[in-house]
Amino acid sequence: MAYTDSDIYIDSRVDRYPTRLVGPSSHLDRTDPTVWGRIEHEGLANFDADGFAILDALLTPDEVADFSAEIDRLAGDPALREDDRCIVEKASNRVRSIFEVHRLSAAIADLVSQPRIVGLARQVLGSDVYIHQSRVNYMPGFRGTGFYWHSDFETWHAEDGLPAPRAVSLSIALTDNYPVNGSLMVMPGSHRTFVPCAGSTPAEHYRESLQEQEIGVPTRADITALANECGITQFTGAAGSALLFDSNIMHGSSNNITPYPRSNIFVVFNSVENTAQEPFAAPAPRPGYIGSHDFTPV
Ligand code: 6CS
Ligand code: FE
Repeated sequence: MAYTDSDIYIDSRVDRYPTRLVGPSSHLDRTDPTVWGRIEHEGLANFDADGFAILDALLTPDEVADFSAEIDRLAGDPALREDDRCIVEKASNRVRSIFEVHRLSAAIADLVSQPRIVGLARQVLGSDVYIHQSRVNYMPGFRGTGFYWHSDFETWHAEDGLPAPRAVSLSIALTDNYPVNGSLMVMPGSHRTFVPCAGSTPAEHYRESLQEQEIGVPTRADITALANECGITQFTGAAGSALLFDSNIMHGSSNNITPYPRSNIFVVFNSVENTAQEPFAAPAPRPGYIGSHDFTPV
């Protein structure tokens, strides 16, 4: 159902999360559950209410060392540097993210398919899951740039065609996360509110948005209202700890001017009952290395 600017495009699907609208719109209550399965892991006890959970020591120190070496290898691979999956910083040209790392690295593929990892997503989503996106994020010291406030689901719905927020992200820290080095901030409970965003999605929007997102971000008034309602907390923890979070939670990060770099392995699990359709608000689906077109369960 791809369209060009000259086509008249009629989408007959029911869209419970309309976004990329002509103008401002009021916040919507989420009509879908957050937890679709049965939570057994005690670390996930507050996931439903908070929309996130911090898991200490998900990786052992030895695993942290091995995966740190693995992501250094990926960032230093000259062939990958020329690959579309490698996103560089706008200003410095340093590697910012590498996508589809579960296909680029056998070690990462093995890690994310282990029951202790994928089992977290299965408990929350109540079904088999597949990998919608995976990436490594590198935030260097001194001039690492953050991500402005956003809901991931807003983009995955608009641009990748995920019908419902039935996906979770797991960010596994490979460096220590301090309050000062650009660690992720989240608004607890904000996953229950969908914030429609204004502005239509240009073709190939991902070429800009992965460096700096400007469309599909909430207004300052939206952010202020949500922050006043939910508050803001930060994911801090030692290397090897992890943050599991709902696809619709409002989150963002500041720049990192400290000497302490920050990097993580990031994997998005989506329910096999929520597979990507045509985008809800974009001219064409994004490439499979950003939003998977392969729904094979993990
Ligand atoms: O594009 C994505 O899939 C993710 N990256 C950004 C910068 N925003 C939306 C989502 O978190
Ligand atoms: Fe995000």
